[in-house]
Amino acid sequence: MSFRVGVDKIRSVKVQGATNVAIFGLKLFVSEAEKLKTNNANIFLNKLSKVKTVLINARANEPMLRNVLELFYKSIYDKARVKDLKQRLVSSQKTFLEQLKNDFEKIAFNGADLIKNGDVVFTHCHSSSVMRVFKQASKKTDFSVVCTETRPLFQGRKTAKELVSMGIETKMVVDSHAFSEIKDCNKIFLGADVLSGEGFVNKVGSYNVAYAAKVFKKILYVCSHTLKYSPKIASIEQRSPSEVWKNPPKSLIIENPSFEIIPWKFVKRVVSERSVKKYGGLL
Ligand code: RUB
Repeated sequence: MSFRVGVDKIRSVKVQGATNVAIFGLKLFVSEAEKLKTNNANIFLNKLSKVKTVLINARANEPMLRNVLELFYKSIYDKARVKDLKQRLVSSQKTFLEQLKNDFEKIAFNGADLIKNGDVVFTHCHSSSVMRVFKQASKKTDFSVVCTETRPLFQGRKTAKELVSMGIETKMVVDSHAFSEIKDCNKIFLGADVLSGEGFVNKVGSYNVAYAAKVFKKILYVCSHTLKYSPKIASIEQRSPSEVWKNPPKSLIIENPSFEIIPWKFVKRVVSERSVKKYGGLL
């Protein structure tokens, strides 16, 4: 796959969810580094810095991708031979992906402990972290899930398909029904794109879900790797109106934000690879 095609897959949400974007972006970064044709370390690092910027900008609300790429870039920022820098990147990638796999197992175990027999659990969009929790929980617990369809890109269908294939009883509702549906659920699990002092960022519609949790006194958990931490939240990604309506009347204004910032006061605990804690005690 060419670099351009890969970046386009991230931009167009063909690669979906913060964790998948970070892993896919890292692989693209390392493979692009391997292809760079220069023996001069300065030129190599300069070119690689541009590659990093293009990838980070492909989806501005994904600090996990940004944090991972910055980490990798810093780790090779020295005057070694280009050949050695490339080798270092490849071997660090292998170690990092193994570590990430272990971390997500921890998230799955930490989250699964919170789901009890008979629970009706609500989720929104598609979060690989939340899906891992559900998969792990389904091994020992009998619970059901309600998910939204998640307009306009219908990531909820991916969630529903995976849940059904795991043998978990699943119901899907249209997004506008989320509020009343939450009244009849007892726990809510959401993923996150950003963890920040201001709150967490997740798919548009998550604020409604969090607010309903508060109104109906239901428990909201956020499942996330701590690599999604960002001291500041970049402005929220605005996507094309055509995702909402292909041929709208010309003068119609359509707003299509991808995400929302949800204050921590709505969240009971953050389920991370480190712990199950309130955001304040997480980092
Ligand atoms: C996906 C989304 C997910 C988070 C967390 O949005 O909001 O809840 O990215 O996902 P999009 P994960 O479909 O626009 O990428 O737990 O897999 O990191």
